[in-house]
Amino acid sequence: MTKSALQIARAAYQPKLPKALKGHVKAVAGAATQSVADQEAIQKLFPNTYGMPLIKFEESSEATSFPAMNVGVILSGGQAPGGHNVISGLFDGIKKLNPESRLYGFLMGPGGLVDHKYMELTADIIDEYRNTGGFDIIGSGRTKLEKEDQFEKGYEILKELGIKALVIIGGDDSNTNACVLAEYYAAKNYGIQVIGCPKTIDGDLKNDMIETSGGFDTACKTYAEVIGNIQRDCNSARKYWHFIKLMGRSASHIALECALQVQPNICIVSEEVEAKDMSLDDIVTNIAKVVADRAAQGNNFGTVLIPEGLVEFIPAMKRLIAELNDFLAANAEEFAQVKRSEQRNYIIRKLSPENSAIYASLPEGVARQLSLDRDPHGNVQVSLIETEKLLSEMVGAKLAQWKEEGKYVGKFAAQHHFFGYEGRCAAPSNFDADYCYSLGYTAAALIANGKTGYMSSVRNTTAPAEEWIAGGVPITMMMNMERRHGEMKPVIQKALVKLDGKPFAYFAEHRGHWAMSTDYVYPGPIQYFGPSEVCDQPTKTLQLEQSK
Ligand code: FBP
Repeated sequence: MTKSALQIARAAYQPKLPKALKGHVKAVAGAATQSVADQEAIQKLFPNTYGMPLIKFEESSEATSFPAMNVGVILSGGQAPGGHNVISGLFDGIKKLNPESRLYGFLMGPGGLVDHKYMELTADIIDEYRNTGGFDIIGSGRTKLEKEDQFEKGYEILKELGIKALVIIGGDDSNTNACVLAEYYAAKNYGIQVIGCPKTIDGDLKNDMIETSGGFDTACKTYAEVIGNIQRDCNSARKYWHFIKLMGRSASHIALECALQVQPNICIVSEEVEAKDMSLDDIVTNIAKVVADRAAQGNNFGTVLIPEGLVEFIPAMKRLIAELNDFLAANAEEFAQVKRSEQRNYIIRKLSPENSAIYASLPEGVARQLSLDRDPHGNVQVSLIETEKLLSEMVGAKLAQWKEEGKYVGKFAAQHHFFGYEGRCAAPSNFDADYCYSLGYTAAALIANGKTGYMSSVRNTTAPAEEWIAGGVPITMMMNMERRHGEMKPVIQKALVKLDGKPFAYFAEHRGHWAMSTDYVYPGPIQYFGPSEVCDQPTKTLQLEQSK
């Protein structure tokens, strides 16, 4: 394998660990927990893993000996920088507990467990992947673990390989899988522990105990670098409006973090759109107003950041998508028989009058994308919806109308971008390299302490890594009941952008100025070597959230 000079230098980087994990470790149990909502329903569904205490790891003076253990690991869901470091942290953690311990990776996501596709991850393989981006060490997938026969198939291979614990590295859906599996194996007394680790570039798997998800830092910094470059180009040529859609299937954390880093002219935050009950036309009008105001100052250029999940947050669109989800789940077979050219009319006939009217009013491409296959978790694949083009077309039309009415004088030319895949496999920043490695190391400590149904937690992350606090959080604590595929299911509650939180407040305070003043920031590429203030800064989101 040919390696770049950076890859070679980066392989030697030793990720930092919280002080408590460096020597002998003891687990201290805290208060019992309960789920964030729907306590009765969640407790009933998870009788064996509900209500467990929080765990904190502390330094210990006593050396404890641990028997060798075989551990399995799965990368699940979308790629996120730092996945390989979770695995190397886990590997180093179990080897430190007992050098005879072994790590097995299941291939291509949870499907590898069910289909018995695996490989042993030996030291030489692990060393090839330390501090690298991507999930290619074992691949990833989105198979949903929910059926008993899948759990049993998984158990067969775990038993055969003598695996005592399974670590699932993923976002909210994947960790929901981990929780369901932990409960099942506990109920059956199979003696197999299941531990989750939070990773998703979307940054929406977070709460009081999970401050951020692995990969968010690097992905946002990668997008911010490129947006900064675009802004510099935009400010040089002064002739284009750049409509930039950013990944993040549901929450707008990525768009907001990028906005905090680059100070664009406009950033839409889906959660605000929903809270203010805004329509598509309201959003378009707001953008067009900024375009017109800047044009009045002679500035026919600018940047607009658009979160990928926007359409699902426009209340009228949300109602439409909810009905479509249920309808398509219930009528999948019949819908599959309808000719492609007839599908739009078929849906228009079947929906309720309000939703039917909205669906009929959508541009052909967007309507089609809304009726495409759901992902295995029943979600609309919003990354396929070209919101950046939809908005710029509608802004263009509005400006043309204002021009006729004499309300707008200017030129409007748009460029479109979608940043998602560009950042998902970037080489992890120092923050993600350290954080993800610590999450994996913490998972090893949770396993050694006999825990199951826990998520690895590393807190106090704006302090130096030495002072980070490692521990475990019962996954049931993060769960609530939500409608999926037309049925109520227990799932980890997604963390959306809090409109009363500090990151959004900072943005709201400054956006008026950023809209008009062209006060762009150009963050430049992630730096791996150099002064700490350049290389080790956590995200602005974390800095603001943890500011006093
Ligand atoms: P996870 O939540 O599984 O980490 O995935 C996040 C994500 O990158 C979203 O931002 C995006 O909408 C989605 O995955 C795209 O997934 P895919 O490439 O599988 O279509």
